[in-house]
Amino acid sequence: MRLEGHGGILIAEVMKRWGADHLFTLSGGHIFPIYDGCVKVGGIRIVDTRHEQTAAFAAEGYAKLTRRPGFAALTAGPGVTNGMSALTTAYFNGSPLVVFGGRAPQARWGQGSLQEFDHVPVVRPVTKVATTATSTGEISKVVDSCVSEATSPHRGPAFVDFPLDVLFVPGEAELDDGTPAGQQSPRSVSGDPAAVARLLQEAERPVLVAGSDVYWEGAWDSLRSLVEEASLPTFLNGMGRGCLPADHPLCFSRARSTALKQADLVMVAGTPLDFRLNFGRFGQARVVHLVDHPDLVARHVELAASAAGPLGEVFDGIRTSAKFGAREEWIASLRDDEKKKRAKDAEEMGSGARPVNAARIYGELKKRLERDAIVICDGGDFVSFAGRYVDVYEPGCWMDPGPYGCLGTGVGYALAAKLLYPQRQVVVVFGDGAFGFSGLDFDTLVRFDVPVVGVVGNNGIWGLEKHPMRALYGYDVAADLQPECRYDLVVEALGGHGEFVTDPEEIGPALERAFEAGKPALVNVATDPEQVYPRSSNLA
Ligand SMILES: Cc1ncc(C[n+]2csc(CCOP(=O)(O)OP(=O)(O)O)c2C)c(N)n1
Ligand SMILES: [Mg+2]
Repeated sequence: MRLEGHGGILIAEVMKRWGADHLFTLSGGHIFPIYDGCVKVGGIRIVDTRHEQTAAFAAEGYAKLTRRPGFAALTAGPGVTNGMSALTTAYFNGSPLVVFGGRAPQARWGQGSLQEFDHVPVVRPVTKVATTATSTGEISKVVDSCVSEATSPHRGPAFVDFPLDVLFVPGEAELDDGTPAGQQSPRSVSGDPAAVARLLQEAERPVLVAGSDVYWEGAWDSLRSLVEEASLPTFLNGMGRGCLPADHPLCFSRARSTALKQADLVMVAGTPLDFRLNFGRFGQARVVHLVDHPDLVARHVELAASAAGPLGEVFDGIRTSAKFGAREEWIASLRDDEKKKRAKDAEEMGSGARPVNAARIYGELKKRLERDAIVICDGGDFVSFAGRYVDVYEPGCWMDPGPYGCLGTGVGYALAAKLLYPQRQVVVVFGDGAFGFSGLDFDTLVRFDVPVVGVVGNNGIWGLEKHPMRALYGYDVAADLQPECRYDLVVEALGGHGEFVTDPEEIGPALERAFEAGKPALVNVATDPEQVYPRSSNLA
């Protein structure tokens, strides 16, 4: 197809070709033509935030929820550097985030133009591709290939910046016809699914851990068929949560430590063998790694077998390569453990303790969450409790920051979620510390009429730092926040609905008012600063 116009028109045309309907941004003169392109080409909503980190996290959140590219435009220099944490987060999460940067004019490079800074070497280590479009005529091809790279497995962010004197001037270009995804190179399965099937057939106590790439690959149906056919107890992490519904008879969560201790075979699919999985060491168990790209097969662990490629095909290949037994005893023992732990959880979630026990907040939330609610986590200890207490039933309903563990994803992710799904509940759980990173972007939620519900577990401290520091040093420093700070009033001042709660009995009614407020709401609950999340994972 033939394209004509200034650089921004050429960019918007390529975005449309990839199905884009949102661009997240914060204004800056260097990127005006991109806005003009979106306006003139039509069909792309420009969503402007109060901080580039929110814009870039929103674009990453958009990608996470749609499994399509998410787009952000950041102005030259500080606009781009404010997006660094989101780019890095997307790199760790394998999210197809595409960031467009403004850039000082190339004809004057070296003379000291405003915000003259070469972003490319800075973002290169955290992107799949980072480049500068050096002529107007090449813009379409450069953008198209960036999006293609970002969306081909293993997915990840792409960055391209546009010098002022390239972006503002007219140009023309020719792009291949056809669907862009159809132009990506075909994939095949490598490794040995049949060997995995044999190990699974021989195993008495196998366990499957399935993570985010199962979701990115859209492989949940094949996952479920394999799990059912092989009677395979399954645990989910990251965006894998919901790929098997939490109430499926083979889906477990609280029995995880027991299962990983007793298993004779641990199959890990679509997630790295990192600190969240004890670096792939599971006692005597044999370990299998299934990934979406051969480069991701773990090298730091002795694997009994592995397979790489389209995860749906990998699962189908394993399922059809052998016949599997029923493993009734193993499943029953795990179910027993799961039930015992859940009974204890239920007690905690009904706690009437004052100050409020964080578990009680989840107890009240759980009663009011619909099956397709999107739950977003941004914080320390308070959101670790969410991982324990919130059940996920459908793919794409759970958004944590992922292994980069960056505070401040909350409002950006929520903005994208509620713009995409205005009819669904979108809930962000924040630590009070975390809230400070993106809280002022409740203004953006108000301006775009995006009624998400935020819940702050307000312990008045950086809990996940204060308690470990005390344990290590016997004292702590730089770990206190204002006790009972009224973040709800901040949200009210920005035009939203606020609730402040200190009485556990008031949490439920406050949540209900927040869901019914019809505007962005924050339920700010004062919680017990002495409560520590019982943590076992190795961060080193
Ligand atoms: C951008 C960023 N800065 C600092 C940290 C280190 N960090 C991890 S958890 C945490 C404390 C979070 O406190 P809060 O959000 O109040 O949650 P709490 O643990 O108190 O429940 C900090 C500072 C981080 N992960 N990301
Ligand atoms: Mg806190």
